[in-house]
Amino acid sequence: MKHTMYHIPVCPFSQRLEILLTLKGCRDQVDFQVIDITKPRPDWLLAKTHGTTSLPVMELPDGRILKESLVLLQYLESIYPARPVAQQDPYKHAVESMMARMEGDFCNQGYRFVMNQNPTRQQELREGMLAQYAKLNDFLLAHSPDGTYLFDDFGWAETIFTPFFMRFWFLDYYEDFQLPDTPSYQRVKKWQAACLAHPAAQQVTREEIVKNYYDYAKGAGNGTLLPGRQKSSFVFEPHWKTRPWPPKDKYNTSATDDELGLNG
Ligand SMILES: N[C@@H](CCC(=O)N[C@@H](CS)C(=O)NCC(=O)O)C(=O)O
Repeated sequence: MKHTMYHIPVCPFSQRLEILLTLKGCRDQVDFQVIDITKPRPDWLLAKTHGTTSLPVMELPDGRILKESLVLLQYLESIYPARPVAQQDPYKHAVESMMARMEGDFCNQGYRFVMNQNPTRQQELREGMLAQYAKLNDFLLAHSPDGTYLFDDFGWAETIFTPFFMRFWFLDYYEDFQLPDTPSYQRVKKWQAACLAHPAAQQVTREEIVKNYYDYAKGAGNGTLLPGRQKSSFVFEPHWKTRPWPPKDKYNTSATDDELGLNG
């Protein structure tokens, strides 16, 4: 019997697990079951999670349940030890764990920025996002000044951050946010570029992110419906590939279901 992962296909937290399993060469060992975020969670799933709706959730072959992507990463690392992704040296693992502790503030700032609907807050949010990248830059300069990754190869910290570098394509598209070409961001830019290009991290594309996250850019998260809309940008049908690119100007335009290609 396999482990089962209940997940939302475009969810960054689930992508962490897919990256880890791919790096370990055991992506096929876990059965990924897709859940539609735009629909209420089915009762059978709520029974397993004791009522919580957040995904990913993993079911062990004997029915026990684990949640939280960082916990699941550690669990998968332990049960598939053959190709370790985390550093084995205690000091090095502590260093990558310190970097991992920076993920929460980094993710939250990006989501606050994309969901903001008030143009007068744009500058402050942009600066807050830059400050987060500057912290990562400083950390890399302290622990890996001349490298590409934190250590020799794409590893634990890269597995945790890369899904968010990908989600933040929505900041480039909807907020015209890019890292400036100044020394303060040079090291993190090099890291980010290598993370984005890594073959184990290609589960999603920029197009998929930009189209699916349109509703976030309009202030509605987690598959909730915006006023005047019947369909979420996270619906499975019509497939995102068949839909047009959404309008970039989130502050002055509210696209309809038709304009987003959600009616097929
Ligand atoms: N801290 C959790 C966060 C998971 C999370 O926020 N998942 C989102 C999808 S990207 C979700 O399930 N949202 C819907 C909900 O909470 O009902 C983790 O690391 O696993």
